Amino acid sequence: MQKSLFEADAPLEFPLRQGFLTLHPHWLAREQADQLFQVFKETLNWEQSQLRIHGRMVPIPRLNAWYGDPGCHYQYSGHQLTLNPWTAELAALRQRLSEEFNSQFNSVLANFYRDGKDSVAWHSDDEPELGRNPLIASLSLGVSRRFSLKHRFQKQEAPVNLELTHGSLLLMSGTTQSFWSHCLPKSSRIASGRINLTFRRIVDPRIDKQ
Ligand SMILES: O=C(O)CCC(=O)C(=O)O
Ligand SMILES: [Mn+2]
Repeated sequence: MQKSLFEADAPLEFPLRQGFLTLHPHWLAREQADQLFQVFKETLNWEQSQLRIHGRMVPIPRLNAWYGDPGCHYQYSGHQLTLNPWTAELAALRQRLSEEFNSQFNSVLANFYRDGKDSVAWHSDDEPELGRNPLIASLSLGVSRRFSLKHRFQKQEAPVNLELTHGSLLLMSGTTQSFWSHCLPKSSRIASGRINLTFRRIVDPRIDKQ
């Protein structure tokens, strides 16, 4: 049977100038997304990270947790996250992603935005440990939030705004991290939580020193 051009589950492709986004709006079924949101909210090893800004330690506006294979250490803005071993649910998601997208994810950063006051500021996922042109697979659970991207160097390039809904999967690929930055703005009207998982590949895992 011929597939409809407007099939509800067809991925949406956004070719960018010097980047590429693919959005799978319903990557997880509703019931599975509901269940995973609860499990992750209750069982992930959430941390309140602090960054040093002008010599003062400031809590970041969200909780986070880092999971990965042994040796997959990750730091941003000088802050080193605790490496946790894979949980059964995270490992199952990694397995499905690896098969579907022919990728070799070895780590995942979990963010918990407790309400609309939580956010992530403009940045690119361009840390050296992610290598050149990383594929980042970003799964959203919980309340919908707006996700914005802007070109880092071409100010006349139109920004891109996406609504990341419960159970959706956004792939950022190609040179997206080199040329675009992204953020999750605050939204005063939002009173409930969202969990985001970004699956990544650390290209040169450090062997743990004894
Ligand atoms: O929450 C999101 O959708 C994005 C999170 C993000 O950009 C990050 O953790 O690097
Ligand atoms: Mn990011």
